[in-house]
Amino acid sequence: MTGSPSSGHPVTPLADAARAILAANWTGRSTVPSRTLYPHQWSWDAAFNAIGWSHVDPARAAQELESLLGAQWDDGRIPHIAFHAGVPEEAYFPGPAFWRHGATSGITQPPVHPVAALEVARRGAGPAFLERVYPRLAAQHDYLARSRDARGAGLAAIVHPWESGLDNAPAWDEPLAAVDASGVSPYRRRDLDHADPADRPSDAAYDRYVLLAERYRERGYEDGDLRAWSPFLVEDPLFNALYLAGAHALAEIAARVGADPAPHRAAAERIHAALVDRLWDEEHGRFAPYDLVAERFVDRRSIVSLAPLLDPDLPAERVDRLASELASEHFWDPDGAGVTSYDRLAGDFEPRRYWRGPAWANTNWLLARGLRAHGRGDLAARLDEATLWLVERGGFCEYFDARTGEGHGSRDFSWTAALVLDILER
Ligand code: 9WN
Repeated sequence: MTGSPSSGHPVTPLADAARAILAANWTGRSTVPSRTLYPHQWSWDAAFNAIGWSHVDPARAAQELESLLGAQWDDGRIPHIAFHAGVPEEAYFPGPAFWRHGATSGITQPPVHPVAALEVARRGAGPAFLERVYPRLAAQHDYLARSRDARGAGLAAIVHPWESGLDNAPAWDEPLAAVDASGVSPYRRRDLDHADPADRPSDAAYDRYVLLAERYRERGYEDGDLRAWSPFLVEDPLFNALYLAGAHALAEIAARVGADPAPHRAAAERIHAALVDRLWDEEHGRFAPYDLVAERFVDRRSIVSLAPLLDPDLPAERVDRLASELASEHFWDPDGAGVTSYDRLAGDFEPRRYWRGPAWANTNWLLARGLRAHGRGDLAARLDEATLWLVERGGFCEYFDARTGEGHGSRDFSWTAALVLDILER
């Protein structure tokens, strides 16, 4: 497992530590994001973790994704959590007893999996792997197109902040504030058993998270006419940029397995057109989440606005704008490192609280990937270096204070290790 000069893998202490964290978080079938805070398998984490594993053990990388796909619903949705049997209910809230859908949750997460599957295949998982996962990954996209396209324009809407992956982002404050949480059933948070309350969401936010999940559960997780029932309904630029990147990846996978790439190319064109037209807030000159309940853009300078860099067909003028915004003082501390998850200059910027300011390895990695595809390797390299700088100072934490590198959230966090490995291998 450990790298050696003859294996061709990096032998830096950082790479060794990253491999050791993945190995320690491996359960035999998949990787827990964290042994303490997140003791099950999470959807988009699995994609990042598979990319990390692809550098260490391609068979495990394939198994990671295929374990997750084993939890896929008949309607094609990939649940945001696949619960592990044998982990006590009290280990994580909301657990399987809350969701009441066997061993899975009922909401989804950003569809980054086709991108991960291609990365895994490139590093030797073999053509049979792609043949196995292709129909399932295509089904995930079909689900989003069929059930989450609330405006009928090609975008996928989210019904819960947890579906964004950036759960506690200030971008969701206004849509969440409009949700009446007075009817929420009693519950007990478990995250505070393992993490500092100053790093985690507030109780008011949790009440709304729980209430939204309960409402969806009461409907049997039927999407139906989303605009008629969902108290939270947002089109998120990050979710949709990954949906688009996934459509491109699916076209490539289809071509490799002898299926027809044309439907995926058509889907990509449609998502691209809708992203560029519908999620561009002309008034502020930026991409923004669209709140389908309030019928307006969310007016927050948040990292999700930079994610359309992942669109390979983004017009050059918009690439330039996003790249300048990313490198501006709103997101980049000249004395620190990495892109902050929220505007550093905003009055409610919080440098250490979950998604409300800290830098994260996965958002650095995604933005670097987008920049590289647009020929901005210079800025991408700065982001990669920033991630390494943060990990060298703060350890393999879940997130970091971008000014100091101090680590927060969970320690020995899998996607931080996985993406550091990907950076070092490159
Ligand atoms: C809820 C596992 C997950 C990540 C999310 C991150 C956090 C969960 C939580 O942890 O969310 O899904 O309990 O806070 O926000 O992006 O997938 O690492």
